[in-house]
This record gives sequence, structure tokens and C-alpha cells, in this order.
Amino acid sequence: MSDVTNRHHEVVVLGAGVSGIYQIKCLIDRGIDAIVLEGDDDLGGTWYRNRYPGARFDSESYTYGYSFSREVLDEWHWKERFSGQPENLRYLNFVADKFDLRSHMVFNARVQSMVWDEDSRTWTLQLADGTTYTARFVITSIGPLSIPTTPKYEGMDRFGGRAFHTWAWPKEPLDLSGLRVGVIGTGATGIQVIADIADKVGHLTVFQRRPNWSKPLRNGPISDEEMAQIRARYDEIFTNCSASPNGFEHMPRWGFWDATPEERRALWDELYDQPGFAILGCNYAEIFFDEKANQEVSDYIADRIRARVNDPVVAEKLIPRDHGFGLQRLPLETNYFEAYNRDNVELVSLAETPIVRFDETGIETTAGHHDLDVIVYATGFDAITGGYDRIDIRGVGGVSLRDKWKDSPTTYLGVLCHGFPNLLMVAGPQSVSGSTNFPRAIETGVNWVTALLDHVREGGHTRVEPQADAEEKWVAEVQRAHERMLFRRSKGWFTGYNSNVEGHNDGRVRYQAYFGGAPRYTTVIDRATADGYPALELS
Ligand code: NA7
Repeated sequence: MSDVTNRHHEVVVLGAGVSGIYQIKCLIDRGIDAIVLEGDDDLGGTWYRNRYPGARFDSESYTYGYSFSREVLDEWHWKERFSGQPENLRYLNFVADKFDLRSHMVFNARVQSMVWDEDSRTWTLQLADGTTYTARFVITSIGPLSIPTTPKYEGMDRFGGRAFHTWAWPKEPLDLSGLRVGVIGTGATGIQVIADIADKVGHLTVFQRRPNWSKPLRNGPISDEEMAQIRARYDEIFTNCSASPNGFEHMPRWGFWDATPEERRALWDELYDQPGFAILGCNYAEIFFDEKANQEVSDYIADRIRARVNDPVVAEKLIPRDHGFGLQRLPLETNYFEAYNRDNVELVSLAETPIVRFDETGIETTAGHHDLDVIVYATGFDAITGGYDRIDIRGVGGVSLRDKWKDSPTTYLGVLCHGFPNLLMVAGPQSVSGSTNFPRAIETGVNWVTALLDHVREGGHTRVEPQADAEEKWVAEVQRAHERMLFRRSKGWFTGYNSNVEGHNDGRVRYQAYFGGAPRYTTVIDRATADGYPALELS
């Protein structure tokens, strides 16, 4: 067992979320002296923090769970097709307890800086409480959506009620009945929380800047019998996920223009009724590349929204005009659009009537004042690179990673970075973690990082760094994949846009994730392994 009181380890893993849990398991299985440093007071990452009502998977639960352990697959019973946050957190604790991983984790250990020392070939990590650790290798599993961002409106600090980001939803039960609640933001999170609390609050005001496309999640219970069938099919499920560009059991098709409009509509009728991301994953691939194809499917979904919202004026406000269907992260919902048919729910379009200021009693827009008891910021995250920017990471010669990535991240395969030896990123920028079924991408990343560490250690090496030109080549591949797709113009976290973060809101594209698809990514990284890592300098 790792001695967590020790301050030097061969490997320090940052973050005890979905990826950190699997990563530490792989390391201790190999007898490597490794610990996890976690900033929060418990494990679970995203599923520890996102306690807001309505928080749940929108990946099928059985494709979200780990595939690495037959025992876990056999013992765990997913109760819902799209499992909710409390159950998801229980699952992560079940896995951690089963393999006694908690004893390799240090909590309340928030790393503030990491400095590379070339002479000793170690990283020195400074924690917020002043404690220092050293490590030969650092593996970051700090999450792509772990730095919440809030708007900056005049008077926000004067608000007299409770106000919090969805990421910091209070741990203690919060009774919203009878209260006047305002939700700012209508991304994947806002849509989940709005749909969930609409019938539980006194009055709900939704402050929407830009509407998002969304379609029904179609959740449901998983019976014992169905779970047995899923267990019997696990190998096939994970094989299907690996074969698909999106990492789900959904396989896109080409042939949009070979089908008649009626055939296309028939397919969409079918996909709209299917659970999860089938409407994206099994759709004609042309909708992501061809504007006319995308316009047609967008018109179809717009009609679906109109059919669900009673007030036609409200319906039109809920239909996106600035981006086509599937060109930003698609939220999935349960009765979201129906929430606007309730008498206690009001939609405020900030595009028409922007927020002027907050005050003691609520929010004032150009159209008037909204009295509120609670304000919920569903305003998103400093996505993908935010977790790295928060730590002052200094590589060779004291170069800052924050500076290197100022305009856009640059990596080798989304895992390593020139000038930052022995830093290995799981689910890092320019991997497929932001663009495909997240946990499948995590397992791919952890397995690759672990195999690389085996190679480095077996060779008796103590230093690994990618060559500069290999990094340039990967960035060019990331850009190539990005530029082909229509979503390149959309203002969402996929493209690094965040109106509340300096440098992420000035129209410049940030190449945050690899959009070449999971199979292509896996082929590239597997080839690097098979070829003996020719792009890496090992010594
Ligand atoms: P998102 O998808 O980034 O959505 C954030 C929402 O907050 C979006 O509707 C924004 O409007 C809105 N927003 C952000 N800043 C403001 C300000 N200043 N004023 C008004 N509205 C604002 O974050 P989510 O948390 O919903 O989802 C993140 C991921 O978490 C999600 O994809 C899942 O994978 C889990 P905008 O569209 O920018 O006009």
C-alpha cells in the first residue's frame, strides 16, 4: 500500500474522479508507489460536485461504467438507463471501496503549482495549505469540466437571497417549494435542472441568452431481467462503443442525399423516439458537414419543439437560430419544453431584454425587475483547459503551461506536452474525451498512459518528453479534423468559447478536443505504442 503520509512518490495522480479512480487502480496493481491528490474532501469529481436536481448521465449507464473489471460488471446493477447523480456517486464509491483505492487518496489536497526540476527529474507540487510533494511522474485526471464559471453582472454581490453555481449545489437538502427561483443558462445543465425543478418551486424564471437544441432523453428503469441481458452483452456493448466514432453503441450512416425527404423524416421520427444520443449517433453523418443537410434536420427538430410548447411566441424563443442541430453539445431532456407550458414558469430572453443589474431582491432586465429568493448559475465551465490554467505549471526552463496554451492548447496525442516532461494527461485537451462518450475515452487514455509508463520503467528511463515536431503534427491533425465540421463556427465549450473567460470570448478558435472520432484516435495512439513511441524522447 502507498504511504500517503510520504511526500515523495513515483507517480502522483491529480484528481479522484472517474479517470483518477481507474488510473490509481492500474498503478497500484503494478506495485507502483503512487497516490492521488484530490482537492475536494471526497472522491467522485463531477459526480461528487454536480448535485443539482436533475443531474444524470446522458450516456446509457451501462456504457458509462468501467469495463476493466468483470467482477464490477457482474456485481453492479444499474437501476436506470440514464442513472442519476446519487447513484453514480454510489457506483464510484463501490468501485473505489472494492479495490481499496481510498487508502491511496489524499483529500483536501488542492495543488496550486507544479515545477519541473531537470536535475532531479522530478516535479515539485505545492498544495494550497503549503504542503509540498515531489513525484517522478504526474498524471493529471483533473476533468474537462471542473472549473465553474459565473457571469459578471453589476450588483451580483448585493443579492440578499441564496445564489450558487450548479457545480456547488448545496450538499444539505434544499427545499425550493414556494420559492421564487431564477436559473441563468440553458446548456445541458440548465436544461436538466429547469425540467426537474419546474414543478417543485413556487415560481421559476429562466434567463436564456441563447436557446439550445435538445431532445428527449427517454429514461426508464432497468429491471433485473434486463440487467442480466446487459451483463451477457457487455463484451459486445464495449466492442460496439469502440467501433463507433462517437464512442456509443450508435453508428452513423451516410446517404442523406440518396434518401427522399420522406425517408429522412421517417428516420428522424424513429430516432427522436429512441433513448439517448441516437438522434446524433445514428443520423446521417452529412448533418455534421453539409449546411443544407443540417438545415433540414434543424427544421425538423424545430417543428418538434413547436409541437411541445403551447405558446407559439415562447416556442419561437426556444428555437436556436445561431447554430444548427447537433453543432453544439446536445443536451437531452425530460419534459423540458413542457415546463414552459406551466403557469409558474417564465422564459426571459436575454437576447431581447438583457440583464441590467442584480440587486438585493433579484434581477433587473431592460424590461423590468424579477423578484427572486434563489439564483442558480447554470453558466458552464472553463472547459477542458481550465483545470490546467488553475495550476501554475512550470516545465523546462520555468516555461508556464498557461502561457504556452494561452491562444490554444498544444499537445502530443492529447496526452503529453513538449517542454513538460513526465507530465501525462488523462482525458486531456486534444484527446477524444471532450468529443466522444467520456468514460470510454477515459479508459482508452488511462490504458495508454499506463502502458507508456510500463515501457518507460522497463527501459530504466526516468524522463519522457514528446518531440516538438510530433506535437506540431498532432495539433495539425486536430485542426484538420476540426475544420471539416460545421460546428467549428459554433460558440460552445467544444470550441473553447466561454463569454465569462478572458481569451475564450474574442472569436478566436481554440482547438480543445480531437474530432477525428474514437476509432481513428485509438488507431493513432495504438500505432505509437506498436512502433515503440518514435515521437518520444526517453532517457
Ligand atoms: P454550457 O453548455 O457551457 O452552458 C452554459 C449556459 O450558460 C449557456 O446557456 C450560456 O449561454 C449561459 N451563460 C453563460 N454565461 C452567461 C451569462 N453571462 N449570461 C447569461 N447566460 C450565460 O454549460 P453546462 O453546464 O450547461 O454544460 C456543460 C457540460 O457539462 C455539458 O455539456 C455536459 O457535458 C456536462 P450562451 O449559450 O453562451 O449564450
